[in-house]
Amino acid sequence: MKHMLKIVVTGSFAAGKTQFIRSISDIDVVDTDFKTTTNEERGLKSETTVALDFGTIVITPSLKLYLFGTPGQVRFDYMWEELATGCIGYVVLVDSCRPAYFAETQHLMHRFTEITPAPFVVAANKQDDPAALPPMYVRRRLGIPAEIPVLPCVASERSSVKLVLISLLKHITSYGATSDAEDNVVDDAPSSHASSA
Ligand SMILES: Nc1nc2c(ncn2[C@@H]2O[C@H](COP(=O)(O)OP(=O)(O)OP(=O)(O)O)[C@@H](O)[C@H]2O)c(=O)[nH]1
Ligand SMILES: [Mg+2]
Repeated sequence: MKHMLKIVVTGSFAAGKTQFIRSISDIDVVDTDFKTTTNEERGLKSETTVALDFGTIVITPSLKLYLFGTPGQVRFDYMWEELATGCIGYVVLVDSCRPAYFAETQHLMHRFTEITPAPFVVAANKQDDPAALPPMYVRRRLGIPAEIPVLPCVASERSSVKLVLISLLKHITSYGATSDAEDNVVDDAPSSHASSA
């Protein structure tokens, strides 16, 4: 294995981050979900991520992604900086069925651009749900600029998650941010395999 790259999966409460990493990971996912506490949270789901999700996926024989999922709730946002350190790019997951959370997503995206210069894509999740807004609407409602990809996503389907990750890798390559990205590549191979860039 030549390169291990760190990717962060973020997004607001219940956007599907834990599901996204569970669907794709080659290893048993490490998660830190605990019972939800407030009535509002309990109404939506019984467990929430308080620290992180962690999974890995081998993309090519020489490329392995380390996936770190953030907690969605703002009260755990001190973890975001920690998790974003050294990432080459990130995915912002959006619950396409719940526009009520779009303002929170905008806040989160703003915070992330302050935390890290790494490029990102937006994944309009839960596209299997009839109530889901199509990616184009999600883009418009969140005010995402044209140069940032907004992709359809079903986090429970491995093939869909893989497409999002590949789109992110393509976006990173085309972004011209390879200098940032390469700074964050961890080489675990001997120097004879080191990239010449
Ligand atoms: N229909 C549908 N439901 C989904 C999808 N992805 C996630 N869900 C559901 O959405 C809910 C939240 O998913 P999680 O993966 O726990 O969300 P999270 O972003 O990790 O949530 P927090 O860690 O609490 O912020 C769960 O009930 C999932 O089953 C999807 O693609 N389609
Ligand atoms: Mg979670």
